[in-house]
Amino acid sequence: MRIAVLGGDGFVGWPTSLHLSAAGHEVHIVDNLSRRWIDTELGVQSLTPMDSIQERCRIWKQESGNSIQFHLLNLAREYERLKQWLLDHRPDAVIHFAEQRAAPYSMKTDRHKVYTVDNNVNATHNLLAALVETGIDAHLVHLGTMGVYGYSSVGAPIPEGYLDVQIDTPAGPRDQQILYPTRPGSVYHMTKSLDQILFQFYAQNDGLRITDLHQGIVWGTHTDQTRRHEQLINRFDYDGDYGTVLNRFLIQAAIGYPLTVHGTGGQTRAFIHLQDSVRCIELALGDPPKAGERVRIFNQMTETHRVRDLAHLVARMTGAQVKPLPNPRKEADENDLIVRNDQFLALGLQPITLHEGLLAEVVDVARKYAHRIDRTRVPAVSAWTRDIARRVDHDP
Ligand code: USQ
Repeated sequence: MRIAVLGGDGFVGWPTSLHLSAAGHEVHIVDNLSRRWIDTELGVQSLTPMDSIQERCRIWKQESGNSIQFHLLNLAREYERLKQWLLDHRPDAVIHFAEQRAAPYSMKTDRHKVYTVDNNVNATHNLLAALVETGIDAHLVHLGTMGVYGYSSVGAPIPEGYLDVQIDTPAGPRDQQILYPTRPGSVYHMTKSLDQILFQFYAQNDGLRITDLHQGIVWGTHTDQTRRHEQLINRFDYDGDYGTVLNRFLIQAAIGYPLTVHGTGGQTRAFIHLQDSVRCIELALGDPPKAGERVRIFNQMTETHRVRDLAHLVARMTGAQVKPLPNPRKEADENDLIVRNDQFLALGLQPITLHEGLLAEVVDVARKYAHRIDRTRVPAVSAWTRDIARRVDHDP
């Protein structure tokens, strides 16, 4: 297949591009390099040294013999160029990662909220409108998030996107399937909830073939391909805005920084290893919905864990200390989470679950590059509300 990977320079986009290229697909990365600009804005850098995207593609060609082409394009801003790009390249599939993906970044200031909504919603809508206008019948695979469901404890498993409900009508009860009601916990998660409505409309109105992957928190850093050469290494975020919880605990352990548990650490979240994430994307690509079918939604996660349990696991393994902190986020202190992921299991996914060998591998990566860590950028300082900001400031 000819595959366009929008956002292919990012944390999941890059290893996905390599994985699909290794599997024999013709891969085109389309990216505006905004993630690298945000690093500059925040004054942080990936733990791992990252080469330019052009250099990464050159090394991949040298190592594998396969080409990945890079195209600099801003999906949210350059609608006419996007249309022309689609007409020139006519992809069979488009994978859409091209969105601002950090919840804390999206909550930093009003400017960051506006940027996140503007960028994410425009990027998605431009893509959908351009596919319809150009008549290109590509399977669109979008990287969504488990966070659209919210984390209230309902005591029942979260289904894959749709909920069966019964509505009372004068003619008696009627069964219906509706999109699972969204309850986003940040402006970032809200944009992914809005994406769902855009997808629903374009699938129903124009017959676009769309798969939405509701992904959990990714951990790990390597895949089979990123291991092949030092310069193919993936990015690794550890800072308070972009670092995700388990990866943060692992680098904190590596540099002797007390593990930053927010609040009681009773938050339960869904997790997936990076290697499984790229595998799931490949599985979803191989099983497209038909035109006229509703949006296919997968829960892309393999296990659930409570934040404090992860902290204690990492502490036992490494001798790190655990430090509960005032929570900068507005979220439930404690929640349970049961998630269905039957569809990927049925497609043959054999989940990699959290085990000490893999955790140790990440700690080794962190130790190797520890000299690149700026300890002052470890704390999460983005507060969800003004009241929380005042509280967090007074209770360091
Ligand atoms: N947390 C800590 N200590 C930390 C960092 C986080 O206790 O140092 C807690 C947070 O308060 C939260 C949980 O860990 O309760 C998860 O935080 P996170 O930063 O790992 O994950 P989140 O903000 O939800 O976002 C990440 C990705 C996002 C993806 C999402 C999947 O950045 O792109 O969509 O995970 S999910 O969480 O399933 O919605």
